[in-house]
Amino acid sequence: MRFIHAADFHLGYQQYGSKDRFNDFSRAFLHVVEQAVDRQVDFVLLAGDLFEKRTVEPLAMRVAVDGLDALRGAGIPVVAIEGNHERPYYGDQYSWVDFLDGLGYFRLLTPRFEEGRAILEPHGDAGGAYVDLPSGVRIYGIKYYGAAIGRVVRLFAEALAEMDHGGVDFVILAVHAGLEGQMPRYSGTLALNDLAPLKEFVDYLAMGHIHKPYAVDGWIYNPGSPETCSMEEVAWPERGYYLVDARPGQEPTHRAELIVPPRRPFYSLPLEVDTLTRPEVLYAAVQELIRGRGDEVDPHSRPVVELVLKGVLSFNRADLDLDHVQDLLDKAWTPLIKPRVRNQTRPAEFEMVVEAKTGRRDLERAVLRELVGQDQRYRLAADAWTRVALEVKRLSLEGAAPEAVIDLLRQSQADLLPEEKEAG
Ligand SMILES: [Mn+2]
Repeated sequence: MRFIHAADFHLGYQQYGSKDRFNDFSRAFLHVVEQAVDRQVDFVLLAGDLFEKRTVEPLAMRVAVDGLDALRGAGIPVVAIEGNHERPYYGDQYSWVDFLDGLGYFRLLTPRFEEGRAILEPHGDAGGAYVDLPSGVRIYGIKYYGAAIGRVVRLFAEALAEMDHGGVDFVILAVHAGLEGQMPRYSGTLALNDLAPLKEFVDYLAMGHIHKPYAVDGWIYNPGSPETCSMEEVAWPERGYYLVDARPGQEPTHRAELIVPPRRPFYSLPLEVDTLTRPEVLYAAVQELIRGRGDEVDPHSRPVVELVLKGVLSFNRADLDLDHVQDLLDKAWTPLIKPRVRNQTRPAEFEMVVEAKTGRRDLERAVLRELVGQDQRYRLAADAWTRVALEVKRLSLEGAAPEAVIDLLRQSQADLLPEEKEAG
């Protein structure tokens, strides 16, 4: 017995306002559908966030229905739970995933609660908490409950212990929730302790919600997002969907293989700038990064690219031509969207010890010297450049002609930066 467990397709997401990205998300879903049909799986389990938005756009619904139709045509049952992205505005309203359940495209599962107890009923006209498939598999589902999930799982476990699992060979529970410890700064998650009471009854815990993949203790599985929903995801291990072979009665009871579907390339290039003393050196380092990635243009899969500048910039930020950096990235790969350059550099520390009796003139000189010295290019001749700066100030206050100021700067540059005579 074989099934596919996938989650977080986010159909309809027009990332970066790009139609191509909308199509990428559609393609990821249709690819998994195709795999399900080709591999003749017994069923498909969708663990939430099939859609990006609670208000599903017609084109996104069209893609969902196309995929679900193909599964129906191949006789492959689909079981689903509702994620936070597709839940209706108010608790009990009808959502677009309820709509698909109503049309019989999949069976949407979640328990009902009555007088502080979870009610686990088989799926019928009014929904339900579980479904029994002919293959001897029982699937339970719990939709997204946000911060209440700990309490919901506790009530669910109590109700589960009362259930008769006679004739059931393999039990799956699908939950749309985070798991503690998998992502930093993530609230409303389940702890392993919350899940422990379920282990006695559940062979395979099918999670969705967190886009980062994980597998815990041979029974908790989270496939992650089949497409890339944000640049952050690029740094994570490969993610996709699980193809699971269940072998009830054997040890282990199942084997889950994480399969990575084809995906548009995303490049996030970090560049430490601390030792890059001049703009030209920084541009050369960008070129080096590009070459390291293989600067071949693939017209069929133009990447999404970002460059992140990190560290302390040792020259004036105003001298860094970010448009030029963008051009370098653009020329190398013709990215799908304009490459983004994120400047996360910190300015150099500025700290001065001033003696109380320092006069205004000395103070001014000291501040200028410190500022000049922060730029690697001027640091060696900081005293001389400080004199130039004070001279420019004097000329300006005296109302000297602009040409005189320019002459002074040109001459200083020639004297102090001989190797950069051409650049000025
Ligand atoms: Mn989610």
